[in-house]
Amino acid sequence: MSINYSERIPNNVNLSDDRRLQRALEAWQPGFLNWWREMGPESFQSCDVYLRTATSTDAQGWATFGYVKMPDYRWGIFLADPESDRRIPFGEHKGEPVWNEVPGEHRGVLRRLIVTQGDTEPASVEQQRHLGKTCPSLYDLRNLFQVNVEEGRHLWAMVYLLQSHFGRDGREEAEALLMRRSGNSDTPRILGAFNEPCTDWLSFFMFTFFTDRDGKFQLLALAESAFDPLSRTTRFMLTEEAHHMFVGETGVGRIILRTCEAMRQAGIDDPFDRDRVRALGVIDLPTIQKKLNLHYSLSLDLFGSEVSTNAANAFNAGVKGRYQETKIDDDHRLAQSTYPVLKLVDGVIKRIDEPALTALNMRLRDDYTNDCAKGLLRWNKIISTAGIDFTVALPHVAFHRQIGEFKEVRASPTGELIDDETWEKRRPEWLPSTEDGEFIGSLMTPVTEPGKFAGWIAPPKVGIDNKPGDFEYVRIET
Ligand code: BYC
Repeated sequence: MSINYSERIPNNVNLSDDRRLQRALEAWQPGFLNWWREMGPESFQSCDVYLRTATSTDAQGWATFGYVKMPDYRWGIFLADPESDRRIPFGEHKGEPVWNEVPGEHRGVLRRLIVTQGDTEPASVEQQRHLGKTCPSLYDLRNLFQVNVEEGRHLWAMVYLLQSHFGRDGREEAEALLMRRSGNSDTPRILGAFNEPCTDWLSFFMFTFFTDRDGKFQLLALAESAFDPLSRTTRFMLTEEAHHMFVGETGVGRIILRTCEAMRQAGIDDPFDRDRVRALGVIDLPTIQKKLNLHYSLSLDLFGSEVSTNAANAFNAGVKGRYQETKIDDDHRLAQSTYPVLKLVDGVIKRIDEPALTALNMRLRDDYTNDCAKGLLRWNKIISTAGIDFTVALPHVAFHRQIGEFKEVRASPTGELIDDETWEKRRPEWLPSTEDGEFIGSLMTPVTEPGKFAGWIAPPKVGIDNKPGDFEYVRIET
């Protein structure tokens, strides 16, 4: 489906035929642009950035590259093509035709999920807004901005749903999405991880690896929805999301590679010889592990409680499915089945069979963990190829949790339950300390000469859109 760029708001939803919606979106647009100017990337707004823009939603047209100034980015509304005769794949309405309008009885659940999804998009842009001024290269700067403009577009995607299907409530929610602020104590963003600061580029890459991957799994679950506009919207968002995780995985991989190379060149074998490794101007592997522990545990919280009636209700209603729902071989109603859940029983972590319906958050989280583990295998390959005796690992799900079964207890990264005193004493071994932050901060000096990279990160294997190594991805001087 091609996108109509002749309108103020590019779209493939025939906006020109729906005057009411067009008016609502056009009324929202100036507020969005104000928000972007105030809370979007600091500086660089007048620079030409080599960005991809969707011109159609098919495989060929969704990534058209060219120089764009960020405030001129063509944010718009793009839905994946409809599937003919699509049927509800799960829940109590299974087998019925999908909905193009919101049924009254499911309105509250749907609105809550769409608002929560929508809230994360501007939140992440706010979290990352200062990173541009410490970029390790123009290549990375461009990737940051690509991620940022697409999160902006994902906000548009949710606002479209709110304004076209939820009347006055939807318009109010759309306004509120521009009012909350990441990390603000009076008007915080809805979910915990989106109020955490993103202070440096290692955090950015960990965030795009772990937190954007939560986005992938939540969007995949929403893509199964009986509410077809939500399904089609999220399916198109997922094509964009893949690049965000690529940025994260390759970003961390390039940092690990550079550390390993520098250690080899200096003849350092012991990855725990922290001061000597840091003196080389690279990030030691144990500190990378600590950042991983932080971002993984924050992202696990985004799946909600392991046992959740919200999740069961959303599934029954046909509103939010499972990862790859249509490929699962079961009754897709889950009335009788169980799912193993890690729980705290009499002070011991045990695997307990729970009704599968209430365990849906746990199941999605398990799918997410398996996907994360694949990325770690690739990072560990970089380390072992360099001949260094170290592996990065996902911490135990009970480690450093603020939501769900383990929020009241302290656990080590290997899942042993510990007391507060041990936690306080050992915390600096497991999570980034102030000193670690200061060291990483000391490396964050900008490199903006085409083809050059900061000393703590290796260059990428290939350029964006197959551009050569010295390509000027961002024209800083304009
Ligand atoms: N922080 O039954 P519970 C992305 C609340 S990321 C604060 O345990 P439920 C992206 C919960 O809201 C993907 N509060 O869990 C990535 C509920 O409150 P109410 C974003 C939390 O409801 C990078 C209460 O606790 N999309 O796209 O089954 C860059 C009990 O909830 C948290 C979605 O999340 C938390 N971590 O599931 C840019 C999809 N966790 O309602 C973008 C839509 C739970 O009782 N959201 N609570 O006041 C959902 O599916 C669900 O809302 C959740 C929670 C999975 C988040």
